[in-house]
Amino acid sequence: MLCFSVFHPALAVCPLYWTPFEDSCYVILQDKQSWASSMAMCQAYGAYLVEISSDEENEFVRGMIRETHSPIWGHWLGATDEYSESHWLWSHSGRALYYSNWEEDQPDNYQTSQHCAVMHNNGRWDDGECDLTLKGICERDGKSNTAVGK
Ligand SMILES: [Ca+2]
Ligand SMILES: [Ca+2]
Repeated sequence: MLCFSVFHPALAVCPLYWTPFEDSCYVILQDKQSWASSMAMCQAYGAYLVEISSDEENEFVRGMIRETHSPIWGHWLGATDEYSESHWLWSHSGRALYYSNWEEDQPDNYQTSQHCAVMHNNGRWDDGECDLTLKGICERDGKSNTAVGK
């Protein structure tokens, strides 16, 4: 007997509750936590706080946030300048932000204490204090077979 499977080369294969976009999978964490705790929680899922590299990906993530109808101030992204002020990096890959979507006049490093990136509900980015308790957005490779909780 022949077995057929539908193959979508452009779309990730994701675990339950994760949403595919291009070749990655995404989920919004249920619990509000600091940036570092959110990153650790993503890593426990074999993922990392989301790294956004295009308008299309930014719109996708904004859409995920919109679906939660969450009134919170922002959701954690994977970018930080805590290692070197105003040098923003994606923490997981270590790459500089060649794409960004900051709010006007952001990042402002308010009171010299804002070093972690958030996305507001409108899709624009802001820097916030890393110990704020917010929901993180995790991203993982949709092609790898890495087990959840690797
Ligand atoms: Ca900063
Ligand atoms: Ca700010």
